[in-house]
Amino acid sequence: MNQRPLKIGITCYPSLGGSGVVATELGKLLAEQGHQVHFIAHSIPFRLGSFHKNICYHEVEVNDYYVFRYPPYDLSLASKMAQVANMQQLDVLHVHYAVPHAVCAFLAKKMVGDQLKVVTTLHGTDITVLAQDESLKDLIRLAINESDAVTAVSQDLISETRELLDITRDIDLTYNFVDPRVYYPRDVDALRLDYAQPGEKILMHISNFRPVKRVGDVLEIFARVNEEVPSKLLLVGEGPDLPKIQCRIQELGLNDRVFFLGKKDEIAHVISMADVLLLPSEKESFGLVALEAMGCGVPTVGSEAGGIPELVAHGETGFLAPIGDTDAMAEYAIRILKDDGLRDNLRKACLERATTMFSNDRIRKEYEQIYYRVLGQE
Ligand code: GMT
Repeated sequence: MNQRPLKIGITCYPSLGGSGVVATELGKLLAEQGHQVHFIAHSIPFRLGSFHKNICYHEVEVNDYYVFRYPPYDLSLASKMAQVANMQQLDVLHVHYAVPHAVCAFLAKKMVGDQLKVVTTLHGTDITVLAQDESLKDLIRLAINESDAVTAVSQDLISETRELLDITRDIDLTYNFVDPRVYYPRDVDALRLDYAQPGEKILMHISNFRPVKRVGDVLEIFARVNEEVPSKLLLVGEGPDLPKIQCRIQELGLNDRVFFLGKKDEIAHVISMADVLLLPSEKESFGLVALEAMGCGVPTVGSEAGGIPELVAHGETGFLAPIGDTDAMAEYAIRILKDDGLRDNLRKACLERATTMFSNDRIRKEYEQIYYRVLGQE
């Protein structure tokens, strides 16, 4: 790195899905490069792990003063951001999610002064869900327009942001990434035997089981696949649709073929067991899990929703069909599972694509360039 190391504050949802993972992994990568990274959040980011040189964590404590009906987390966060920025002389505050984080960063910048640069990364639900709410639209637009730079994790999300919020400013396309030191095909032959007999295939779905993930479609696809290819379905994660899914599995008579693994930390080991990942989402600005699978050499069969087609190269690293077309998705999965040659080609293409287009070094450099740009130090 030729330019000077930076002091970077990062705020994310520390316990939430892909955006929290990306923010935390980015922080770790930046710290490895010699930048000083300060996480500012209500709890320690779940992927942070143990001690890291150059990383500090600053906990936001919410003031529960008795006049407050609802303790104001957002105001406490904004004050903490300003405090850390002043104390640590932060150059950049990188916030993941417009609401509330970019709004809090806007307030912090007002307190600290214009030398603090704010970079906002849009991850999806902040736009696809919250920006539909008329009462929040102006606030989200303000947070986006007032940021020094805005990035989004897919071209599709950029277009949606422009359309829904009438935004004309530049938005940088910065894809999510995986670390090839973590996401590579693991040797899981023994582990596989805990779930599938030799000769049986494994299909997998990983999500937070929210309605947008269409986990019902996962079951329809699996039921159809299982008629032709002896297989097992591994469901990883937890969420509101889980009880409904359990009932549906009973109705379909698939009890002995579906396993619930719950939330898992060592996800590369888990994904490596799969022959195919199923991702039939209704909405998906990017689909980080499909990239994690790609890194482990596992192809995705899924929907064409949102940014998924930018990530999964149809016919090369997986197959995509229109949202809800479970017949087509099942046919694609059957094709992959029955054809060893195809599976091998897909696997090679997955590894190649994950380590080039979505490599951690490449994306980390893109973010660094954005930081230096907003600081006028290109
Ligand atoms: O998908 C979710 O429900 C979780 C959400 C999150 O905040 O992590 O995911 C969003 O951000 C991820 C990381 O950029 C993307 O991979 C997901 O596609 C995106 N989810 C949606 O757009 C629904």
